[in-house]
Amino acid sequence: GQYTLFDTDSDAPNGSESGSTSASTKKAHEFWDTQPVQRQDRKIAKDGPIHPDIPLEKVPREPVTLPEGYYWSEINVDDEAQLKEIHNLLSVNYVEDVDEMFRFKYSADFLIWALKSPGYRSEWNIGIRNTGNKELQGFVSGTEMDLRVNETNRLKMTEINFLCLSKKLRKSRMAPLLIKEITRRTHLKGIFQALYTAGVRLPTPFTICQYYHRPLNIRKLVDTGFSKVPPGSSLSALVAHYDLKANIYGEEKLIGQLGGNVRVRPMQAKDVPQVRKLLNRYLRARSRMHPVFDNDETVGHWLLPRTHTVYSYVVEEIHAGTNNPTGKVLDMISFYMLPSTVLSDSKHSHVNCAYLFYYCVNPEPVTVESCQSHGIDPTGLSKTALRSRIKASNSELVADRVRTLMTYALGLAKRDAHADVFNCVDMLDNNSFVDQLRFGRGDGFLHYYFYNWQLGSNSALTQRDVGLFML
Ligand code: MYA
Repeated sequence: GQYTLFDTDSDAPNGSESGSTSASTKKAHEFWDTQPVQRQDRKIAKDGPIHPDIPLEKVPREPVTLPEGYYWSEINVDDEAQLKEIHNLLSVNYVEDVDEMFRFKYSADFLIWALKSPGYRSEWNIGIRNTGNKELQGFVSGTEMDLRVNETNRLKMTEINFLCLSKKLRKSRMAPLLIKEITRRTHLKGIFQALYTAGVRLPTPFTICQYYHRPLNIRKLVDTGFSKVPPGSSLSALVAHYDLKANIYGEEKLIGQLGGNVRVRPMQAKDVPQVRKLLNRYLRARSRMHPVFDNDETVGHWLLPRTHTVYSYVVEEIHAGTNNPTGKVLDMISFYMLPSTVLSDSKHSHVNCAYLFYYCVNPEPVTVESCQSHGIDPTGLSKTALRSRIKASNSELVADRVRTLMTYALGLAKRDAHADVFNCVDMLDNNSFVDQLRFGRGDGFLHYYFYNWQLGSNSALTQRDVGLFML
């Protein structure tokens, strides 16, 4: 992840990220230059691995050597005491903004959710301890996932997250050791690709997303320094600008926008099979890099609501004129809660941040038969022209529906999770709502990386091709 603040004054993206030849991308990387990652200066004909799979007998049996005074320690997240150790390490040492005003504060329940997904491997929760007092001083985790990249490639990958070193151990080249060790342990399981995101620019992101923030409690955001009142504006003007009343109380209108005969409610276990199908279909239709959910258990794990951690809602169909569900689920939207500790002197100890998580929409599609009712006159149009008009119209329907769902989600995040701000990046269909729903650009970027996978020059991925949400 990346820490990002919402500066209501900044309108333009941070210039350093916009040019592909900025100085930062040319600097030497003692570690990363030795790793199988995409090179910016090398054109590749088609997608593929950088090195071939490594036969098991060639994978080192012995862990990477640590400096004197430290040892590897597998962290058993089923043991509450050990989970607490990760929690403590991250609470004090994890990602901060550049001005050190805020730090991500993953709750213990969040870590259980993040680290104990179905099939998780304890040996991929890797700690570094100090020989003297056995204190946990470093950590990294891996989770196996099934990814589709550019339509044709289905890849088993390890998603790497929670790389962290105690502040005492910084700048002593320990991070490369954690990375090499999780690489070795991934190779031992016959997986040779990985995916990770970071706020820092390394060689070489396949796409760079920008953060967006939608204030829900602007007073608190200003109080804590998360947001600033732009010159020429005032706090009361901002309060009015970000007022949600229209969204929260406009339920009927929102239902109308969803086509009527529906209701929105928290997702339940019985919805999982339908949501899995809808989500897989939506991600495949709308993105070129996304997970494939091939079992209900995984979908249930990631999406069934957990108080203070993950909130998911479905739109379900109801019989006309009643409140009785037909049993059909149409759409789903979710967000997770990741508070931040306020490090500066403030009356608030935390900012409560909601982050957009998986969603899928399923509007009634426009067809050749129904195109006239959507304002498309087929007379005189060639087959191809008609097809492309219908496609554009379907895209618009998706965008409208995502915006409607997101409007709901803002109100729900405030009402159910007491969120102070709703965050997302400009991936997937998120551009369809950020402006209208008054999200503002943050000062941070999220860089997406592959390990041992490169993309051909003609199959680069843009932000909107990204369908994978990170925690
Ligand atoms: S992103 C979240 C990262 N965590 C934080 O930001 C928490 C706060 N910071 C820290 O704890 C430390 O600053 C960390 C670096 C531990 C990040 N990703 O030990 P060093 C490179 C990758 O002296 P430190 C997340 O969790 C840096 O460019 N590399 O540095 C995803 C330099 O290499 P080079 C990073 O600051 C993690 C080297 O480390 C990152 O003391 C994905 C310096 O080492 C970073 N975020 O510690 C990991 N930050 O000289 C990759 C610095 O070449 C996974 N560096 O520039 C790769 C796939 C592995 C599996 C493969 C399987 C097939």
